[in-house]
Amino acid sequence: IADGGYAAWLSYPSLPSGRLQDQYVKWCGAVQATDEDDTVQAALREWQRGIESMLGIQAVKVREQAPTGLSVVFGTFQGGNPLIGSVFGEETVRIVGPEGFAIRTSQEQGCIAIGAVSPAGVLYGVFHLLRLIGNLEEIEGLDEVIIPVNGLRMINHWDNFDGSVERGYAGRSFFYDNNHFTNDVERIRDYARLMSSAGINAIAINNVNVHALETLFISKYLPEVASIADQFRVYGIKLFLSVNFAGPMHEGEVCTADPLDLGVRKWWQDTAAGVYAAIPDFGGFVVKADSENRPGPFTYGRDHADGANMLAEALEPFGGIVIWRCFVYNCKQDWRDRKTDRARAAYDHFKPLDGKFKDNVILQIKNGPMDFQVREPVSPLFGALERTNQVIEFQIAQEYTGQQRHVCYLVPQWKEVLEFNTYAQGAASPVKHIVDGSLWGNRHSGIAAVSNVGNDRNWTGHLLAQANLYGYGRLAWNPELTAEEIASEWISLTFGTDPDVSSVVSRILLDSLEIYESYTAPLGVGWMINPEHHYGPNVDGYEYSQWGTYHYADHQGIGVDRTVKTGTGYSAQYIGLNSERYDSLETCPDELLLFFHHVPYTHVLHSGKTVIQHIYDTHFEGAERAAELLASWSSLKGTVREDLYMQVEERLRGQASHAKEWRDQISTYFYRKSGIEDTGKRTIY
Ligand code: GCW
Repeated sequence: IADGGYAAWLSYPSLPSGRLQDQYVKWCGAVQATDEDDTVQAALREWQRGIESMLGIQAVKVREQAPTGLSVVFGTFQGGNPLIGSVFGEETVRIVGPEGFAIRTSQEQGCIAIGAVSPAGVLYGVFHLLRLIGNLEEIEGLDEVIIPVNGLRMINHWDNFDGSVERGYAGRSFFYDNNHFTNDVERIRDYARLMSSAGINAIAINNVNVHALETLFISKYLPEVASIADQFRVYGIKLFLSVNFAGPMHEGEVCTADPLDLGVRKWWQDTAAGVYAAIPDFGGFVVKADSENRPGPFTYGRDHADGANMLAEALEPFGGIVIWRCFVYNCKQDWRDRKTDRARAAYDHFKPLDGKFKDNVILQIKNGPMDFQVREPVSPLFGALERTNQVIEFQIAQEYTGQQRHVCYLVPQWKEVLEFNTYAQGAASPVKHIVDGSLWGNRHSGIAAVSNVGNDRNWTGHLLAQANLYGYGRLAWNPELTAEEIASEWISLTFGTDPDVSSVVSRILLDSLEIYESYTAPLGVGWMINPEHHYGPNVDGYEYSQWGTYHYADHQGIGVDRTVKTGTGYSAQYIGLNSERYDSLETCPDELLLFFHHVPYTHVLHSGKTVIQHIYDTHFEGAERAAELLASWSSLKGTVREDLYMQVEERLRGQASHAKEWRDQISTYFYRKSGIEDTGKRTIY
C-alpha cells in the first residue's frame, strides 16, 4: 500500500512463495494467546496483522491445539497456558528476566512457543518472530532465550508544547500543537508500536529545554500526559518528563530553587506524589541543569550531586529515577581565550562527583565531549565514573549529520563508540560494558538518544533515516548486532526481501557515514557549519563565537592543541594507552588528528598524504560518492515501491548538489588560507 512510509518497518511486505513461505504458512495458521492482559492482546493483534500481510493467511485464534496440530502459542509463564508450561523448563523461566523471552519450536507439541515473565517480554518475542519471518529465517528449530542487554533503552524527544521540535527535521511534533496536546491516539499508538518493536522501553516526551508551559507538565497538564502514558504502557514503554530545575519558583510557590532548601525539597516531594497519583508507573525526570542558560544548582553555590539527589529523594518512594545530563559547559566563552576547552567540561564537572549520587540517579553522558559531531573522540567520562549509574546519549536526530536531507546511517558510528576500549578496568573495558552496567555492576544503566521523528508522513523526513531509529533501538537491545545485520533487517522489513534491493540499499546505508564525513569534517574538525540552524558549510561559522567550538585555522595550519605539554591537557582525561595515543602526534589516529593537535597544512598523515591534500581529496571524493548514491538508488526505479522510491530520490538529488557546495566552500577556503595547490589540479575557486 502506498502509505508514504508511514508503516515503516512494520509494513509487513508480502513474502515470496517458496519453501520458507510454505513453512511459515504451515505453522502460522493458528495462534493461542491466553493472557487477557492489554500488552499480550496487543501482541496478538500485531501477530495477526503481520501474518496476514506477509503470508496472505489469517492467523486464527484458537483456545487449544489447532486441528492441523500446529500453532504459535505465546503468553506469560504464569498466564496459564499449559503448552507454555510444558515447552519451557524451570531453568528457562529462571533466566528469562523481567524483559526477556524464550522462544522454542517444539515438534512434539506441535507449536512454536514464546514465553516470558512479563507481558512486555511476550510482546518482544512476538516482534522477534515476526522479524524472523520478515527476514526469511528458518523457524522450525528455534530454541533461544533472548534478553535485552541494556536495562534502559530510551528515546528523548525535544518536542515543545507549541508543536515545534528543537533540532527536528521531520515536521512538527505529533504530541503537541499550539500549546495543546494533539491527542492523536492513532499516531501515538503507532509510534509506540514502532518503538516497542525496536526494543525501546522508555520515552521522555518533552524537550530538555523546558519552557514556561512545559514546566507545568508535572502538575496542571498531568491528565493529558497520563493519557499518553496509557498508550505507551500497552507497548511496555515508560513515560518520562523533562523538568525545569526552577520549577518550584515558577508560579511563585517557593522563592528559590536551592536544592538544600527544605521548602524546595517538599515542593518536589509533593509534586512527585502528584505525578505518581496520575501515572503509577511513571519513569522519572530528565534534567538539563546549568547548561546553555538553563537553571540549576550552581546559582545557589550547590553542585550537581546536590541537585540530582534532591530530585532523586522525591522520586525514590515511588521507584522513579532521575536522569541528569552531563552536557554542562561554559557557553559564554571568549574565542580569544585559548585555555578554556569545552571538550574538558563534562569530565571536569562530573569526575569529582563520582560516588556522590543517590542510587536512583543516572548520569546521561553524550557520546563525545563536544556535541554529536560526525567525528569526535569518545567522551573520557566513560571509564572515569566508577561508582555512578550512567547512560550514554546518542543523537538519532541528524543535527550535525545532514539534518535528514543527507543520508547518514549512524549505527556504525554508535558501534564504534560502544566498542571503544576505555582501559578503565584492565585490558578489555569497552564503553558497551560500562553502559550495560556490567563493568561496575551498576543498578541502572543503558542508552538514551535524541529522537529523529516528527509528524511527517514517514516519521523521519528522509525515509532512509528510519534505519537510524530502528537501528538505535536494535543496538540498544543488543550492541553485539553488526551495522550490516541491522541494515539488512530494516531493509527487508521496509522494502521486502528482494536481494537486489537489499544489496543496493545496504551499500548506500553502510557507505553513507564515511561519505558524509568526507565532505564535511576532515580529520576530526567539526563545526564548519552555519550558526544556529547548523545546516550547510560555513568554515568560520563558529570560529569567533562564544560556544567553544574552534578550529584555529590560519595560513600555516589548523587544529586544536589539546595535548598536555602545549595544549589544553584534554588528552590526559583518558586512561593509559588512550591518553598516550591521543597526546602524541606520532600515534594520534588520522581521523582525530585535528581534534588533538594543531599542525601545519604540510604535516604528513599516516596515510602518506599531507593535511591539505587530504582535505582536497576527501572533499572531491566525498562529493563524487554522494552523486553515486543517487545513481545507485536510481537503479531501483520500478523495483522499490513508487511512493518510497520518489521520496528517497528527491533527497539524494538534494544531497548530491549540496555535497558539491560543501566541497567547493571547504576546498576554496583552505586553498585561499594556505596558498597550496591541489596536486590533483581540480577546480578550486
Ligand atoms: O546539540 C545541542 C543543540 C541544542 C540542544 C543541546 C542539548 C536541546 O544544538 O539544541 O538543546 O545540544 O543537548 O541540550
